[in-house]
Amino acid sequence: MLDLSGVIETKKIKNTNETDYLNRVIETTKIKNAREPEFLQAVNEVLSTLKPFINQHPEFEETSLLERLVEPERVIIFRVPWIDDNGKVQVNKGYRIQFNSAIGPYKGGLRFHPSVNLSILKFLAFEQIFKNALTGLPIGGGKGGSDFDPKGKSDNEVMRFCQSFMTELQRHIGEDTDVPAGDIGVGAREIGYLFGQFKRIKNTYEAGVLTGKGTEYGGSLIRKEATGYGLIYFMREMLKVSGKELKDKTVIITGSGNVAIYACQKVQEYGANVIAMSDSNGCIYNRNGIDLSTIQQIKEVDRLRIKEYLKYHPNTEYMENQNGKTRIFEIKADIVLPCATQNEIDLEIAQRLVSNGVLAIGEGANMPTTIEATHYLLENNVLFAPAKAANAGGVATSALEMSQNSMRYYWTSEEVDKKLDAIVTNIFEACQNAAKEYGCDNNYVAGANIAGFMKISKAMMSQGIV
Ligand code: NDP
Ligand code: 2IT
Repeated sequence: MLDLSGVIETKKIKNTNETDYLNRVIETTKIKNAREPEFLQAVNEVLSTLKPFINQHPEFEETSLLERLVEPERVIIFRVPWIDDNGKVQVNKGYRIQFNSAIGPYKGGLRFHPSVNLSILKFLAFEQIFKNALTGLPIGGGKGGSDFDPKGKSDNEVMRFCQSFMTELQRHIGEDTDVPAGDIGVGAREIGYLFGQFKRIKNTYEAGVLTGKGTEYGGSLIRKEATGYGLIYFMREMLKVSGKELKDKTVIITGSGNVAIYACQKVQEYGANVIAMSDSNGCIYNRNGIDLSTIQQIKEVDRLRIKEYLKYHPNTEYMENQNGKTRIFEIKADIVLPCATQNEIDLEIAQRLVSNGVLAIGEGANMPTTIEATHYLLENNVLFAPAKAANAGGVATSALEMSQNSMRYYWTSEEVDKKLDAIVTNIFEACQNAAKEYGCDNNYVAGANIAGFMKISKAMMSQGIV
């Protein structure tokens, strides 16, 4: 049968009678990417906050700036065949979204998780454009990954997968082109295997092609800790403006991976009490505080379920997920740090958090809060640190890793941490100033989007129609 879907879609776009430029772009993006709900959510979230800025710049419409901004420069999808320990051939999908290179080489992590698809990676790459702009460092926006599930795989299987993935990816990346790093399911082990294969194929020691490397072969000190630490530095600044501090606050953290662990470490250093953490099966809860070294042993070394925590600390409560949903938000706390994955906090959870008297939310994960939930939290005066700004410390330190690789020199932990703190503090101030200037005081969501967009739009306008 003749496929008329393209014709029908074009017709629909022509019939969109929305006159306002911003809304028209949102509508056409919806039609053109109808099967990509996460991507549409991310676009909507950003564009809907830009009105006060866009209205002052008619040249954006004249040059179709927004239409160009929501279309990736390049999307690469490839086959990743590999052989498992039983000798069976497995096939996964591999992706790299090269979204925007206006201010630097594409930069963003790789996610290995069975849920990975085009919509999720496009949302992550789109968010990354603004996040990377906020860091003030020369990095564009990208993201990639695979529906490969590292859970339950042997080290050899993970290595064979990474080698096959890189065999294709290597032709699309480079220290001045596109620089991947880690994200969910991709940590030091995976980056090591990916780097080894890249170096083998290229026969060149191009250290800056990947970040999050081991510190023995080009990795930056503090990169592993940077996302979690940066989140807490941002929270510290946000609380300070309201005359509050982290000390003695109760905290719940979702996830128990890279971001969650180092957010926990830093917030404990500031004297807060982390009472609950989770993984994709359940959560642990102890009013007297969580012992982070046990979490690190279970997650970083043994790669086991968080439930194992009870073997070491039997007085802790374990709550298994119910109907596939975490129960961690039933726990009352001053500060909530979602550090697992997207859309963890929906409207119903936001309502529960508000009625439990939550003071502040800091998004360690990317887009962990739905748009409805974000609005509700802001309306109810919850201090809200948006992902783009609050978790930007990770990619900022990746950019510092690239700088060190270019210089062929290393900074000490103290030096990198100091730079990280200064970058995150600057980001907070940029969000605060943009929010103030465009009439949405204390709304750091709008502040982050406007501050990021100001920089990207300026760079894109300077470079002509590309
Ligand atoms: P990890 O793979 O190290 O940890 C992910 C954690 O989230 C695990 O505890 C995982 O549990 C849990 N989780 C719960 N539900 C899900 C789900 N549905 N899908 C995936 N994970 C789930 O990842 P990171 O800590 O690196 O990343 C966490 C979040 O932070 C992501 O949103 C990522 O995009 C974001 N981020 C990461 C940065 C980085 O530098 N790594 C930088 C900025 C943002 P389980 O072990 O059971 O799978
Ligand atoms: O979402 C993110 O910012 C990351 N996963 C880190 C990206 C990077 O290039 O360090």
